[in-house]
Amino acid sequence: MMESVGSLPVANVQALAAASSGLSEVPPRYLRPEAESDPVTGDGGSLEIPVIDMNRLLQPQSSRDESAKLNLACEQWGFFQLINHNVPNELIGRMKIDIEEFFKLPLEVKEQFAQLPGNLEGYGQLFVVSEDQKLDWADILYFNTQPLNQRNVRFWPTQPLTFRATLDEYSQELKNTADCLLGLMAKNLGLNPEILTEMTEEGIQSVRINYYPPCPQADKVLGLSPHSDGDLITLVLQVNQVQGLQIKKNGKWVPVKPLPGAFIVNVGDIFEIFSNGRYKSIEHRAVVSTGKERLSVAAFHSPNNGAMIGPLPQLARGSEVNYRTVDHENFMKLFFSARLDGKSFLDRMKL
Ligand SMILES: O=C(O)CCC(=O)C(=O)O
Repeated sequence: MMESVGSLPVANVQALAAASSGLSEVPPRYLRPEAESDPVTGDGGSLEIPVIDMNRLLQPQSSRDESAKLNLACEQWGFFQLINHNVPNELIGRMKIDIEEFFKLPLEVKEQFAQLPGNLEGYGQLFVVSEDQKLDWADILYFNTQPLNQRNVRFWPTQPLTFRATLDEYSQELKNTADCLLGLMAKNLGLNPEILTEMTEEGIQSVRINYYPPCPQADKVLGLSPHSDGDLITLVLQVNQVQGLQIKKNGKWVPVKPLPGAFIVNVGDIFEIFSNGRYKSIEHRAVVSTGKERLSVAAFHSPNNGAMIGPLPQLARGSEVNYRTVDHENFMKLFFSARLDGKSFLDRMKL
């Protein structure tokens, strides 16, 4: 799928950061005036994203109340932290170790898994479509992980030795969790859950591992440009203690403080379109730190390859249809063909 879409090659940021550790300035292509000028909220406790307890969602005696909380979180925030999610802690621990070990490898070893021209998977960067575009202060690993026939393990690291097996297990666990959440979200919208189940039976999952090196001008660069995700639902794992994810709320950036062991979950553009705008995909970005690298893992969940992406008739009935309908393959091609720019991609899908 999407053979013709790629991202232009860019410098390796981890190597750049290591080379520039004695310097005070980074190359101009990484300088982003908006990183400093955009307002960020302070420590206001009232601005913490909702916490949803998966155990409570699944227990008959608490599921109604917790589902109502989930509905509010999707309507008012588009983001929540998921606790008690049943993904084994020891698996999460192994995933974190394998990722950290990969990024410690020499550049030439990591580059054995580099992206190839016209292809999105592997070690490199995404969404670079012009030579004068500003760049993110990060390197990434990106793979198609589900269904199995979409995998191209040629790009999956073989070092550390456990990497592939751990990613395989992690991918399966996260797909189960995402499917379960999607079913509950569909139910909250009054949708027959089977409609979504059918559309995600062979649902596409991709995993993006972000490595944000420390930066001498951390307040002047961005690790990840503002964007919303081109999927149904994303589950993000914070790998180490360094925070950096921020979400846009009432025109300001709100820093997310991940709870230990929680996944940060967000509604994606495809869910916004399916729900005809009732659940919003929220703009988010990542900032970096001066002293220490930051790592995160985002698992994106989308419908089957052949699915049509447009407002679901059951949810748009009786009201204006707010978005165009396109097939999933073209939707993804369009998504990966432009630089990340807030919600501009979704705006192009609006009628
Ligand atoms: O680094 C993070 O916390 C955000 C990750 C993310 O939003 C992404 O990979 O799309």
